[in-house]
Amino acid sequence: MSGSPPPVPPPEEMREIFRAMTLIRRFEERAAEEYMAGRVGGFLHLAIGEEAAIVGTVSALRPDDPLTSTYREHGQALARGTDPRAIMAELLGRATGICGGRGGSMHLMDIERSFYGGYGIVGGSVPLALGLAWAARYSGTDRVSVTMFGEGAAGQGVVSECFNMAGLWDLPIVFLILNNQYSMGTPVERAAAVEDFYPRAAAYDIESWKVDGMDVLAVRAALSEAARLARDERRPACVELLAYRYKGHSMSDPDTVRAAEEKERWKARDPLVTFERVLLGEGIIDADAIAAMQAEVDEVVDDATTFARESPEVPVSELADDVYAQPWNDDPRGSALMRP
Ligand SMILES: Cc1ncc(C[n+]2csc(CCOP(=O)(O)OP(=O)(O)O)c2C)c(N)n1
Repeated sequence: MSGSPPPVPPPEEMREIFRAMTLIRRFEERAAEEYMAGRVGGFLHLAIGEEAAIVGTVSALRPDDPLTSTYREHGQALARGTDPRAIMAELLGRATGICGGRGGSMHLMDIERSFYGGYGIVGGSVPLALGLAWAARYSGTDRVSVTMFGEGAAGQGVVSECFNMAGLWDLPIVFLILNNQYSMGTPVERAAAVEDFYPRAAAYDIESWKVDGMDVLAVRAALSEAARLARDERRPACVELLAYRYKGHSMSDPDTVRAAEEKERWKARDPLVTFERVLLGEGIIDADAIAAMQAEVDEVVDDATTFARESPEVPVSELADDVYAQPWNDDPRGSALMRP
């Protein structure tokens, strides 16, 4: 890292960071309940435990910096300001969802907020982010493209190709490796010859470092510096965050691989609890204000859930709409099945 460290956020922003982390946690807990009740179709990947990584990152960016993520992206959308109603409705496959109910949990996208999406293909959003970085440079803006992906995704060949192109062409991109130490159920030590991932980017002349992904202020500081490098110096950067997700890979994963003691050890470093301690210790918030904020967040989540449940489902006749940018007018296979 170079340059002077970014200033600690002012109290109002510290409280906003805490609220955003709380909203993500509560929203995901409710999403899990909706899944268990059979109201969420398809997969549901929760990021509980990764709130500091998400909010620390988003809070360090400008709202117009393009951001891409993986299939574990409810938190990124919430942190970017997407309406919780539209996210919950998307999970429930409703027409009022942010992608009209067709994308589901893995494919939230909110272009208005420069959130270029969740992505189901492991590593697939990284070249997309590289293209967004290229577009930012080509069109003369000072936007920084940021892509979050897992340590498992870091093993995809395309990620190395993107490191190389970013290093070669000095693209304004930040590669954010969210190392939660498992890809599905495979522990990092069984999948990677070297358990640190940031040196892979360093090999392509990209400034890279690793920070504690459970500490929201550490994440925010690292991302501020990475974004500064990309924005002001037009140099790519890579940050690896060491973190943990408390839940299994997705809601359908019984999560029997990881030892209970390991999970408990990481829960002792819960990013919400540790940040709350910081805020209380520094007199930035008090117990009453925390209770009021939590009640307000619960209301937001209740409202989003009610809205989603009461929204209409996507009619079957519209299922093929918006799948292609242009309307589907052709019938190349001559099959009536191709038409709804
Ligand atoms: C190209 C591709 N290969 C395999 C899969 C199946 N798959 C889904 S998630 C996953 C593991 C990804 O792990 P990681 O990148 O560490 O992210 P995490 O789920 O831990 O957040 C795999 C192999 C996929 N979706 N896409």
